[in-house]
Amino acid sequence: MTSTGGKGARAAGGKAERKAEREAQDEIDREHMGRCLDLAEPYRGRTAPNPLVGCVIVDRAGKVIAEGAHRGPGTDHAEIVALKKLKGKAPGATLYVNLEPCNHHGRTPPCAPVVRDSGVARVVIGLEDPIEGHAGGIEVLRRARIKVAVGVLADECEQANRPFLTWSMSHRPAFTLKAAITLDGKIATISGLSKWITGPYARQDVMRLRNEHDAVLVGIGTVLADDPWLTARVPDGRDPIRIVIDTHLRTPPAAHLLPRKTGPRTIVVCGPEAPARREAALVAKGAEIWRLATHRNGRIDLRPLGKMLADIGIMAVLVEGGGEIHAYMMAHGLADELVIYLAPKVVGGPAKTWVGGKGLASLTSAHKFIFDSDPVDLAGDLRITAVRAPIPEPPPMDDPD
Ligand code: AOF
Ligand code: ZN
Repeated sequence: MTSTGGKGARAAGGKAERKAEREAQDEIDREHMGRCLDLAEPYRGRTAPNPLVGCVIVDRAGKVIAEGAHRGPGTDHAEIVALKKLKGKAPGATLYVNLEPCNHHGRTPPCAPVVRDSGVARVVIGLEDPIEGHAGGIEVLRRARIKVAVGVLADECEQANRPFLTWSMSHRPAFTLKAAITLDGKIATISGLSKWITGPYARQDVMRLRNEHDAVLVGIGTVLADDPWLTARVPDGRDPIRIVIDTHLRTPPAAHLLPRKTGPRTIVVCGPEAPARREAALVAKGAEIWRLATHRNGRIDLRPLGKMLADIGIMAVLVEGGGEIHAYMMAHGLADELVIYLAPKVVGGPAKTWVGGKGLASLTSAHKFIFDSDPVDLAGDLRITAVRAPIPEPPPMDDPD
């Protein structure tokens, strides 16, 4: 049927047009927000305790006129980096930023008034700032009659800043559990050999992970078995802080991961009974010793460690095992993300798997995760990543009728 062009048809046409326009604008908004995340990404591992933030400014004609990213504490926030390129003026423009412009004096002055005074007509935000005292930017902008849209690419923005969100809302770092395993889940052969389960590409990818985390954590078993350096050997990389969980201070003073004079910081976490003479030997090699209380089973209670690490601004910790540490993190709800390197090999038998502990008897109480991206082929090995599954909502109550 062809339209006769009546009033109703015109109104319907107008509505459809407006819907199409809105959808086109939403698509443009998502594209620019994606670009904000891309601009921020290279600074992963450099910004703690600050978030990863990128900013894009687009003129009235839809052309990108400035971009910026936050590079780390004490440096300009992303919005300021971008606006400085325009000498602070962007009349009629749209500013995209993946986190609400801040409205507080921290290491740098508040951004929201600078954004407001730039003359932008519209601000598109990914996430609201989770830190109460830092938020309020949206209100500053709206009061100045600037259009504000919030929640564009919210899931992606949340995923990109998971460590910052965990740190600011739970006051502990986000923990990523990493393991290199055979197809049958083993981390070594029955004789304890683990070099090498995966090939060189997968091992190089671990260097990238270290470079992007603020700290790397291992148990004493891993130190004694492998004597790792735990450094990130990548071009332009920087080394994470190294943490060893070592109840009785058995770390050998000759261990590679001790800083000596010039190496990266190493924290050895021990129990209250660890001998003072071993402490002195490790301190002489540049280690810091943190004494923590133990559980009744004699193991260090790692829960206060999360707060202590958050206090020194650590937002992202890579846990490289062994199996007992991984089991502890699982049991205490601290396994936020998993990165598993899977080698197409089978060794069989009673060799250790990557999560130790006593194990669970029922599948309903299994620790549950969600694969958050496709496996990546690393020259024959696979990298599999997963995030902790949200706790399911309780089923709705039965209606009494
Ligand atoms: C950033 N970069 O691009 C934005 C941030 O101590 P300050 O002044 O650097 O403030 C850090 C806080 O500012 C941070 O926790 C977050 O709440 C807010 N926004 N931070 O580092 C940025 N937009
Ligand atoms: Zn700011």
